[in-house]
Amino acid sequence: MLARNGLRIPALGNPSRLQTLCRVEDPQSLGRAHTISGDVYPSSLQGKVARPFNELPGNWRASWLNLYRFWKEDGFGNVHNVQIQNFQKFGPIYREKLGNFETVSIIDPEDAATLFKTEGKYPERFTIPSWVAYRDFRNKPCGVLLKNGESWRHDRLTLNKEALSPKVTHNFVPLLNEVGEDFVKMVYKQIERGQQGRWTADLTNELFRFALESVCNVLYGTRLGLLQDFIDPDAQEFIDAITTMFHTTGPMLYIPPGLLRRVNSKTWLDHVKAWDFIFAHADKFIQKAYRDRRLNQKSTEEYVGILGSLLLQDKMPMEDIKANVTEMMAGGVDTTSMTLMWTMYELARAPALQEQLRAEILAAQAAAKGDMETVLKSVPLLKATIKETLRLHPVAVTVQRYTTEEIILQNYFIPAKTLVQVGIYAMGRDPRFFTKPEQFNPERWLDTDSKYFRGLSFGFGPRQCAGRRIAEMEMHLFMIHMLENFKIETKRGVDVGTTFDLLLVPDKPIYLTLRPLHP
Ligand code: 2DC
Repeated sequence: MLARNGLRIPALGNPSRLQTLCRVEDPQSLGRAHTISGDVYPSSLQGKVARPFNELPGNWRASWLNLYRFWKEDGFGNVHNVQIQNFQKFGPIYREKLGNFETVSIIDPEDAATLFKTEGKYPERFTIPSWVAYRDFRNKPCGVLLKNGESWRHDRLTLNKEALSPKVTHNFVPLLNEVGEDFVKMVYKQIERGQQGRWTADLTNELFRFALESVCNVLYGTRLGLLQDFIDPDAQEFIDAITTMFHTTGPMLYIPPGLLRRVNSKTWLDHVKAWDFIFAHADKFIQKAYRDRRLNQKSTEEYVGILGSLLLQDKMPMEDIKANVTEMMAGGVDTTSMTLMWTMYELARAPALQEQLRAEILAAQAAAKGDMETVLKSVPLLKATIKETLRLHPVAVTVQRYTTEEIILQNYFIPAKTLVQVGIYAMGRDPRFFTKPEQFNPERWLDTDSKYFRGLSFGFGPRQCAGRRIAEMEMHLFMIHMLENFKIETKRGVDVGTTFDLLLVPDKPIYLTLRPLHP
């Protein structure tokens, strides 16, 4: 059978379920994604002269050879650099076919604008095949991440009201703030233990726990205590399962998971095991939070977290609530922790910027008299710092959309239902779109340089990251507390590169030294 993205996924359980939950309703239209541009252009394009789809540059004719080359040259861990090379070789647009995976890649913000402005009411991105395959295999429901069409839109609008709307996001401030404060306390404890007046470590695991603690407090309104001395082994296993899940997704991006499943490949088995744990653990949490809520139903005034609000609203069936909350819990660990790691890495190499940020935070704190909601409104440079981190170190190498109609990109006709990827990693490092892109310079987001379709790290429009506000707030509050308390340092001369592990992550451990500002 054919998956939405045109990948062939053989014999995956009940096909009707697949279509209703995770696939487009019109399987007949699938083939059209890869056909030559149609003869009938939409009226907006009537009379326009552009070159046909088949003239697009790129190695899109020899798909299996490409996949072999890609594998031989270790393209899997290097997707982001291969993409930069391809843009250098072919120009600002190219067409590519890796195995069954066929896409058009673009880099120019103007093209991104054209793509997103025509994304329509039901925008669709590339669906990670193994994530859908797992849900189908285990008969698990999809949340907004993997849904499309009306069912996606309904869930997404309900979720927006609980996770993105400014009417509710202020509720996250105290919840995220206390986790940030606890992280600082944990660092002080480590410093005391080491008896050297500072703490040097690879903070990956601490940041994972911080991120899970944060997202759970927002989702469930309860603390796990992951920044305490005793770490719940279940929570640690949950974190490890997410890492495994991401790690095993990459190799299955271009190799249909149904194939791996039939040969019982280790990648597929590990993938299933990881998702099993993620779902089981999330379920335990949801059950517990549900029970707790029923037990301590206090005033209706009190904010009860996203899960509680969704339950109160009664606009989504329990199964869908669970699916969406599980996705947010799993999506909220590696993403923010890695971005914070990169932020501290960049700041460690920019002591003057650290001082500037401290001054900004100090002034904001003084003016707001400690009210964190107000503080967050007056730290533009800090917010620009996170944006700048995501320019050089985006979590997602590309943002993709299926075209909804025929469009023109770089003077080529691109047919409807083509998968187009905006290479945001490549864009962020291109001097045509960012002056001196190699420099970590948050001020660029505050000055007169064009920002037009350049800040795409959370995606765009109604399909953008659903966890965006949680992530931003979590990272802003974390950095406020860290900068108020510690000098962030790193060994000079150690350059850390990027590797693709579905997410873009550091290619070696980052050792940071935290030194108290007021010893
Ligand atoms: C991976 O070529 C590379 O936010 C592919 O929190 C294209 C692609 C498609 C979708 C992207 C994915 C890439 C990277 C990881 C993303 C994902 C969409 C959502 C997901 C960016 C760029 C992520 C990390 C979610 C994951 C939630 C999940 C664990 C339940």
